[in-house]
Amino acid sequence: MVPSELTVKLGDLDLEGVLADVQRLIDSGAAPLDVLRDLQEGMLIVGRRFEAEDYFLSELIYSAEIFKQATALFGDTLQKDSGNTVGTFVLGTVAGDIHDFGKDIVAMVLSSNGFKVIDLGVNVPADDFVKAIREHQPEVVGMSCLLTTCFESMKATVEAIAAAGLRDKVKIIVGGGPVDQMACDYAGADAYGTDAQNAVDSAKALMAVS
Ligand code: B1M
Repeated sequence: MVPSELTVKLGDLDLEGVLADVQRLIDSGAAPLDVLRDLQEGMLIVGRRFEAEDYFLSELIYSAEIFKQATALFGDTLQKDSGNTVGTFVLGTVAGDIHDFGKDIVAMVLSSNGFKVIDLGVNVPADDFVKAIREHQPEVVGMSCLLTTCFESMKATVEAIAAAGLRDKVKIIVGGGPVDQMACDYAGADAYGTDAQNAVDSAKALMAVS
């Protein structure tokens, strides 16, 4: 598939071009999730260039700044309250991982689909997930993980939830760039999500809510 102009501009770290395109798309009534998809693909290009050592950590940090400014242009369009509560969702980025953009988008889209989201933040120790389950009694627990080195954290968190006797009380969804069915099985989760809408659909399916 040919990347959109917006995707290419983010890949090229063209701050002004990205902001102008996002504003134009918002003004023309584009769906925020479609714009986000283009931005996410731009971040994938940045990631690939980083891996190829065409970009370095400073470029990775700059891409994060562009992404932050671009998504700020959405205002609260992704956060509108749907009015009815479908269920409670405890969400966090696992221990050792500080990537939060994907998690934040998942949180916003869950909220706008009726979930009460308890966001534990990033680099969340397994015990904090356990404490949050005891306190908030969620139907679903979600872990975001962008680093393959943190698959162990996902697994350790699921194990801590089981050791606390809470595994059969919650459904567990994992997600983030490198997370696939194999990672999901390795962690012992119930499902994995590839994007924010997918996380919502999986959560509803696991709760058997249509
Ligand atoms: Co990092 N980083 N990074 N980074 N970074 C990646 C993840 C990487 C793939 C880049 C690469 O090399 N290609 C690579 C990981 C490689 C691997 O594990 N195999 C990597 C690395 C190596 C690192 C460091 C180790 C670099 C270093 O220090 N040498 C370091 C680690 C720090 C740490 O966490 N301990 C690091 C640091 C950073 C920054 C701080 C500079 C910055 C993060 C800023 C921030 O989040 N506040 C950063 C960035 C920006 C990236 C890339 C370029 C972009 C990530 C992003 O924000 N994407 C990334 C490249 C890539 O993604 N391929 C990369 C946009 C976001 C909307 O998408 O997060 O995928 P994403 O979320 C999506 C879906 O994945 C899904 O829905 C979201 C919305 O659609 N999703 C879920 C996410 N969570 C979900 C949960 C669900 C369901 C769906 O259910 C619960």
